[in-house]
Amino acid sequence: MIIIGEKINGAIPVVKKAIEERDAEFIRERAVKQAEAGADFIDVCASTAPDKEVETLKWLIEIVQGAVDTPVCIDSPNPMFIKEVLPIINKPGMINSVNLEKVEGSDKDKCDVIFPLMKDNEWQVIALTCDSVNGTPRDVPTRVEISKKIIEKAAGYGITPDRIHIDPLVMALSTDNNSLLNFVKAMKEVKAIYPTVKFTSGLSNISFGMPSRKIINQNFMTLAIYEGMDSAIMDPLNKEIMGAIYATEALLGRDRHTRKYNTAVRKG
Ligand code: THG
Repeated sequence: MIIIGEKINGAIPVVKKAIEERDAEFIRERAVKQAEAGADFIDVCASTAPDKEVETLKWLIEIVQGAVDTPVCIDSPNPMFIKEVLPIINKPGMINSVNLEKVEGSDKDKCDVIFPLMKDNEWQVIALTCDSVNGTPRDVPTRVEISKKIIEKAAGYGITPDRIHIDPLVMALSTDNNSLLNFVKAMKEVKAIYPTVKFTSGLSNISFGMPSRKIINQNFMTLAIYEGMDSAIMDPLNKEIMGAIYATEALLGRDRHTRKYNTAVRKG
């Protein structure tokens, strides 16, 4: 499992405060703790007003890069902002995200802006199954169709499917009873065509509006990993969910002599 640590996000109130106060030490500590807990990427999301977003992202990224070797995952809805911050980043990471929606005031979509920047390097990308016609579809055929279009578009830039993490944006279970099942069906159909493409998800969307959300999040995760999910945007400091990942990987025969599981338990 590829773990994308979610804890540097201006939508989290304590992080918002640290951003406003330019508390570098607070951000630094969140980067170090997530890296130590096993994050493979550190998501960095400003969630500020657009006129401050580039400056905030650059500030956050400089701190993360100075604190850990773990690559960053740049999280912004605006591909022009991602393009602007990319030159300050010292190693290939992840771009979060592209989709087939048109960029405001242009006939280009987000992929048209981002994919040229991913030629001849090792950047990876999260691709949401959204477009200007369907919005965020919940049905399997539309999700599969959008995934295919994005993967084919990427191929035009020499970007191989293994560098793409498809994120179908799982619906809340309370509004869509088949939320997990539709995620899994779309994933299986796309992987049948492109076996090396990756699938990802945030873990907390599924339980929106439900009590004891963590139980739902954790069981969603276990089932999704079993069915082939490759990465997740999640809290690596949550020991229960990390324990569930180690246990699941061991149970699926991906942890020789259960060494990683044993080490993780010993470290606590
Ligand atoms: N898909 C993609 N990107 C995304 C999301 C997605 N980016 C934003 C969001 N969803 C994922 N990020 C967060 C960040 C923080 C929290 C939830 C989602 C959050 N964290 C609690 C905290 O840090 O205090 C702890 C949660 C816990 O303990 O499990 O609420 O879906 N592509």
